[in-house]
Amino acid sequence: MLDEVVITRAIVKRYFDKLNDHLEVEVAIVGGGPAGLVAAKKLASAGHKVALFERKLSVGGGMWGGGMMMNEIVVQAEAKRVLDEFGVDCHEFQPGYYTADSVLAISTLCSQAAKAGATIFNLVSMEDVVIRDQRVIGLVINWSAVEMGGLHVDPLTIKADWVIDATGHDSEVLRVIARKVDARLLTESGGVMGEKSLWAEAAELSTIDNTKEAFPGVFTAGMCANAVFGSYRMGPVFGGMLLSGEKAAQEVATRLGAAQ
Ligand code: 48F
Repeated sequence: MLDEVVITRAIVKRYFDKLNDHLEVEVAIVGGGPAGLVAAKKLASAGHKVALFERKLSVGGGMWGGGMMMNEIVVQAEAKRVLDEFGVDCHEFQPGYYTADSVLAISTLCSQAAKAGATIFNLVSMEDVVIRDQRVIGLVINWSAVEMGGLHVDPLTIKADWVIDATGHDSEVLRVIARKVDARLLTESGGVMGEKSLWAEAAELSTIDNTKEAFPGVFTAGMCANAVFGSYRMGPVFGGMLLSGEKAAQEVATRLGAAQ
């Protein structure tokens, strides 16, 4: 006989245990698109404590819709090994171009990140950062429903040794820092430089270069890297997102290692 209260208690207890266990983490990732999920999987696999916060009900960001709602993605040769490593089937279209079903790709990235030990909090939005001596040391979070409802409800905070801004075109973590913290970002202008129009080749290359610390304590990953450092958008070629997530993870892991 199923008891409804036991069902409710199980959810409440398990969720709050999980949240309580992630109030202090080594890495907080904001955004569960392809870049954030690859970074989460890599860092968790390396044994780091990782929480990923995603505003929406579903993780996946811009990958579900492929290009213009045609649910296929393209990756270039350099990034195929990341799909292979995650176990996503992909198919050569012509030399140097591979395609994968976008639903298979994003569901696999999500599954692999969670199985590696990254804890994913969907329906939670980052609305601000916690700052000490001009370094980010945590995130200010709230239920996305509060944000969407425009309700006046104070948020909660979590602490993180490192934050990865994987919020895509909007680069929300770094935008909030640029707006509210009295310090320059590590960009040429000192602010969020903004993305340029579409140039796939240049954008994919610069995404990797722009995956770096953009403010003390905060790394860029994915499209956010180009939006913050002022490079091109790339459209539905996703290799740069995967490689950027991988690079962000490697860089943050190196910093964590150096601090021990
Ligand atoms: O946009 P998104 O997929 O970022 P990405 O991993 O990949 C970019 C590509 O999808 C595509 C592209 C290249 O092919 O140009 O756009 O860089 O995923 C970003 C995720 O961040 C979430 C958002 O809902 C999305 O799922 N997000 C954005 N702001 C917040 C957030 C926030 N403040 N708090 C929590 N999640």
